[in-house]
Amino acid sequence: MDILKRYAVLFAAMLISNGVISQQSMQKMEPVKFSEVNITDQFWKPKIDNVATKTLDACIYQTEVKTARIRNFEKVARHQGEKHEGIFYDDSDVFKALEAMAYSLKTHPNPTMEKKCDEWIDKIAAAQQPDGYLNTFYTLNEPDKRYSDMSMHEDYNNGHLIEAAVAYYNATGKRKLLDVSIRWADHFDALFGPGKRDWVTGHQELELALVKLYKTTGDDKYLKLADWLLSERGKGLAKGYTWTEWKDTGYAQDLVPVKQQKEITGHAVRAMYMYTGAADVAAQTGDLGYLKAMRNVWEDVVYRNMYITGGIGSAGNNEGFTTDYDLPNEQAYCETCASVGMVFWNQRMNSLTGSSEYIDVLERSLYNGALDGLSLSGDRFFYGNPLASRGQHARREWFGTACCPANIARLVASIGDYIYAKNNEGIAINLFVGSNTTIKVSNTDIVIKQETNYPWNGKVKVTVDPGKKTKFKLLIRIPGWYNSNMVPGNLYTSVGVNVSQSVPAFLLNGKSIPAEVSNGYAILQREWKKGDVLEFEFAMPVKKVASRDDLKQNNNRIALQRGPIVYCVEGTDNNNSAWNIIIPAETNFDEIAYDVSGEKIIALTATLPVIIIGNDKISVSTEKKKIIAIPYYTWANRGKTEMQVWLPTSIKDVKINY
Ligand code: FUB
Ligand code: ZN
Repeated sequence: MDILKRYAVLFAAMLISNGVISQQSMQKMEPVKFSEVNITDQFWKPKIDNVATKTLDACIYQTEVKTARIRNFEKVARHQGEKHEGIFYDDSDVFKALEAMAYSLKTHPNPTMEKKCDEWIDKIAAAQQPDGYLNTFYTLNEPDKRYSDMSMHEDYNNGHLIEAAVAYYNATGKRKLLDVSIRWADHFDALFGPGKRDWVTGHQELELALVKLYKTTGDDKYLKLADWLLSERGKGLAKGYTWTEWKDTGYAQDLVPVKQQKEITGHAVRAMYMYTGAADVAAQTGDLGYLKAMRNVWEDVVYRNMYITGGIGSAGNNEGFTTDYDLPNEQAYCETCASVGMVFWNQRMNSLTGSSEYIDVLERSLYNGALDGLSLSGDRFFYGNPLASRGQHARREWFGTACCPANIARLVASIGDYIYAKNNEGIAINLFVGSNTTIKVSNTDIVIKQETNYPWNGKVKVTVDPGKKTKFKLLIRIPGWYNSNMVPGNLYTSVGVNVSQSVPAFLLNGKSIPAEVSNGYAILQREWKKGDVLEFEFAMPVKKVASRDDLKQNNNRIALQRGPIVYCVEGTDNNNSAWNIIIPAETNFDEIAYDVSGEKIIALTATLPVIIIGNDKISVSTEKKKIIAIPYYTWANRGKTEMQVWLPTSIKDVKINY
């Protein structure tokens, strides 16, 4: 056998034996990386700047000074028998903050911050054990109990290590943290896998991280490990859980094998990270089993278990899902991390299918449920994001379990990841964000410039600049909110005002051009030339939104949405009350330029009946008052106050406390 033939046989054997790389990638679109996108947007740019200058400083201060997260690494390296301080998953917050700093360094070079990262990386590296093990909790407290309890986040923490390492390597070219993460991944891979020990992680996250490591190193053992971790679930193999709720409730999505799952269960963040990882594995391996299961689960989430804000996981006791249509407003848990996870998962689903409805959901979670997790000042956070408040909720500097701050920081810092996608045929504009980028299509660099005042205005101008005349498809997402069925599955629909067009007019260099619609995108296929200017506008009337009758909490109530932005009424703008307001079904709202703590927004206003309780606390009357509604993501930035997203349409549904 000549040498080439021998290699061919060896390669074929590999394909058959591992079963992982035996299929073709089935990704329909590849997101353009944030590092390739320059954001000029009036909405997002100040937020990215705020993360770079405020949020990350808050994360550093809390991680290093106010809490023992960094000290734990120092203690391991000192070998003095000191004990771990904090919670067993605190290492993950260090890694997530590092990841967010890495993204930020790419767009906002900052030598002081980079020095801080390097300092932390040295401490992390010094805490790694000779065999690659890395975990400050076990190393300091119970070194002989490593990997004895699958729910104790040893793998979750280091999934975040891998994500940070890949991000920092991409941002700076420095390998030290990447090498630490590779050593840990190799150590884990040597212990667990087919023919080795079983492992049913108690908190999924490592799967998606391993796919990132595979893409960075090219070593497919990490992809196989990710696939194997997914395949371990739902077989009753979980061992040593300290959390009893685990086994019987689907808390960690371990009731049924992943490829057989049809319903969403359990902890929301665990679910989002797992499905993101499954989508990542499927994208590489072409495994349709994951996609089929995820479509069913996705429908269960979006059709029956998602708030209008795109928030998910209504219950605090399991930080997750309960029964269908159980979406209480004041008690809504809606962890910030879960909305961040929705952004991750929906992007992956869009890449796999090429369908824009996933971006509709992504956009809803991004502009509402996730963004609400970050204060306008950039240094206060929400862990839970309720849709109603009696004034008891306040943004906080930090949390005991502090997963959310760095999670929203890393999302905002890398927001450029979600704007554009590409394939061999063309370019998709998924989010309308002022930005420019260069994307290669048919071997030609295409410069794309987007100018817009979205989300306050639906006008978008796209300048297309190919190096030479090039034929390709430009796909423009037609946002789900543009039509009356606001979300896939019609859990929420707009009532009253309707935009009858399903596609806006597209003007190329001032002249109307036809657009074919497929998968929720307007497809503009033509030979593009230097300086082509495409303009379109998504009309943004104020939409009154009703939910399905099954969603009892919202019966006889409406919410307000304009463009992708969900609104709420907050006491601060409305005589300190938000629970006494009625919105009769026929109400029309005006739009006004408004300022919430320096954030220039469009507020909605109308003169509405407001309930007045008499001094006797018995008599009730109504008065007409000018009411102002503000974007949900801006609430609770001016102190504690009442708030409601869903407002009653008649007096009988007002739930006022007096
Ligand atoms: O367990 C680690 C993180 O803490 C989870 O992702 C969050 O939901 C919080 O429980
Ligand atoms: Zn969180």
